Amino acid sequence: MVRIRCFETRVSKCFAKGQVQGFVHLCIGQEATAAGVCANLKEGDFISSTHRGHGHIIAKGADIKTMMAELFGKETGYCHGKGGSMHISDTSIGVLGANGIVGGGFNLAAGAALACQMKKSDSIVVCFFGDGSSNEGSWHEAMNIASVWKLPILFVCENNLYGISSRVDRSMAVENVADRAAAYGMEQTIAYGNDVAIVYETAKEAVDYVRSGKGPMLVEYKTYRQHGHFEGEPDVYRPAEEIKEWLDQDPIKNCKAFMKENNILNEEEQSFIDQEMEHEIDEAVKFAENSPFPPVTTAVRDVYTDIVEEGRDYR
Ligand SMILES: Cc1ncc(C[n+]2csc(CCOP(=O)(O)OP(=O)(O)O)c2C)c(N)n1
Repeated sequence: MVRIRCFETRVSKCFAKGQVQGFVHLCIGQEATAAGVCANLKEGDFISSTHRGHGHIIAKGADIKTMMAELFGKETGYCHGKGGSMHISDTSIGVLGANGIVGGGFNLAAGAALACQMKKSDSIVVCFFGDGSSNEGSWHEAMNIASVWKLPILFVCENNLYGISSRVDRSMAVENVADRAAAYGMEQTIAYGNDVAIVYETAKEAVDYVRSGKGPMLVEYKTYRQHGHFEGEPDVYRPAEEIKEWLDQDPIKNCKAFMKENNILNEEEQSFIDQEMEHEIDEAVKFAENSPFPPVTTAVRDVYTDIVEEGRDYR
């Protein structure tokens, strides 16, 4: 959680300085869901992510330097600097990709889960999504086919109460995203998403269920983003008391207090972790700053499918 927080806090600063290009959506405040769920995954498992994906991708083990370079638009980044924040993927560690298309990850996740099933492996797919995206047709298609075919997918909803500026009750007629799972005959559970221990335990049960071959499951975590929808957004639609209420429920602050009270990790040990992470992020920023931009001659490489025909090379 601290690694994710340090990464994103620095990204926010670098964005303000103009070093990070394109849209950036941060998950500051939502780290417990990414960390608590991914701590239950093993090598061979997959995740699909969203436009707010840094946390999921870091929690699944992505390389921080390569991520930072991508956000800086540099050649050493995950997409050679051409994708930015919303297109980071790393199939070598099972990250099927962040996604600029809301709802774009659902059917990729279903496809990967079908592959796991056909290979008779015990790997599973975790499909992270926001409350707003459950209004997309692709969500319902994936929920349906996952249930009918008993695919090994865990749908993880991070319900942060808003889809851009629309509160959930303006876009859904039911109270919870999880209520919709019943229509697909899917097991579901709802939990508090800002306590990493609760997330870990509920995700463990859900991951075990899915891995045992019983079919898909949905877990909905209630959480909150501390920043605006994207960096630079005015964020004028959320009541000040609501923001304050959730700032008091900061998952990292509260986890640290719990650990101190219960003699699990004292202040000194906690600040050691903070310093280690800051150092790691310093190194990542240095790497990104010192990396070259992709040369103009590669402008369309890795953007379109490589086509070589009749002597014309569009790469
Ligand atoms: C297909 C599509 N429609 C609309 C958008 C614009 N858009 C970007 S994020 C977003 C809201 C998503 O809300 P939610 O799924 O709850 O995720 P959150 O941003 O709250 O994490 C929308 C509508 C988009 N990127 N793609």
